[in-house]
Amino acid sequence: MTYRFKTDLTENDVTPEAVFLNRRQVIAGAGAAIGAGLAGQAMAAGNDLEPNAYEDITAYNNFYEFGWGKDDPSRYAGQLTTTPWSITVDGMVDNPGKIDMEDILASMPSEERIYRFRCVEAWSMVVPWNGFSLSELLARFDIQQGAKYVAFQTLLRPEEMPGQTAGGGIDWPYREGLRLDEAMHPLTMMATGLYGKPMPNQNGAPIRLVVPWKYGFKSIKSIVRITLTDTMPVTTWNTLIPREYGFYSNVNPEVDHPRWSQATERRVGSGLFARKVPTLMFNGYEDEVAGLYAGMDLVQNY
Ligand SMILES: Nc1nc2c(c(=O)[nH]1)N[C@H]1C(S)=C(S)[C@@H](COP(=O)(O)O)O[C@H]1N2
Ligand SMILES: [Mo]
Repeated sequence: MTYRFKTDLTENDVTPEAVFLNRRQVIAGAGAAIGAGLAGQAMAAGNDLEPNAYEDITAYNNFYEFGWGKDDPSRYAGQLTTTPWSITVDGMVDNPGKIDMEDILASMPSEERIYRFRCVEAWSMVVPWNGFSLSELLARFDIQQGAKYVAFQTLLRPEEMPGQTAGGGIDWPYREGLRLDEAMHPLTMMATGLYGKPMPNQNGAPIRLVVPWKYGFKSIKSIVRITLTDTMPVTTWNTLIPREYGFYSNVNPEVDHPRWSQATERRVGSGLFARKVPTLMFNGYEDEVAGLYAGMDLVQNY
């Protein structure tokens, strides 16, 4: 295996999430790395839904199981074995069990959904995902009355995921969670592909979550377990730095990250097309999801 773990990150590799993991005190440098790409570029008026190129979506990734650099997942995730694959669904369901990936692909609808995708690090893309609503999968397991949350886990396989051996402060496997009503919302999807092709390994093959109104780290990749529970699940980034990465982490241009502004984002694109656009409340899905948070303090519950 030719994997090499970066010990000396260049400015291009350093991301705000990785900076923390690497225990580096280069916060100002990370801000500069984001800012540098924006210099001299005019703020685009709109926040359109023109999909990013396949090459952008599959070459600029966060998947810390394969390293901290944006190009590490596309280099190293190819070694992940994704067949056979199954998801265990357990906890507060009447009908717990394991569902094979072939069964999922054969029995669930395959819809194309073009969603904005906004990382907490203030970059974004537009991705044409393929998949189906998580609610349709969960319905097969008969959710019990008292369930309030859904917990997700990524595969734990250090032999193929070298970042899990390196540690980096994360208590593997990667974990995420949603409130049950967020999980059942029709926008919340399980994605099995993009651009009509099977999910590339670096994007979370063979199946991942996509929650388009939340920061990207909530959209957990390569899922092997889904657990219905009545207590708020422990999640990876919230555990690491609770004051920077909330459990809810809804995209909100008015609530800055403690170390940088969330008012704008850099739309990832090759060269000339990289541009800065305003960040939209709930990432542009306010009409659909604001009702989920009626009466909640969105700052305190960031
Ligand atoms: N298992 C796992 N899921 C993960 C991550 C990760 O490191 N491991 N990174 C998250 C973060 S921080 C982001 S921004 C998105 C990136 O998804 P993409 O590479 O498809 O754009 O995946 C999220 N899901
Ligand atoms: Mo992210």
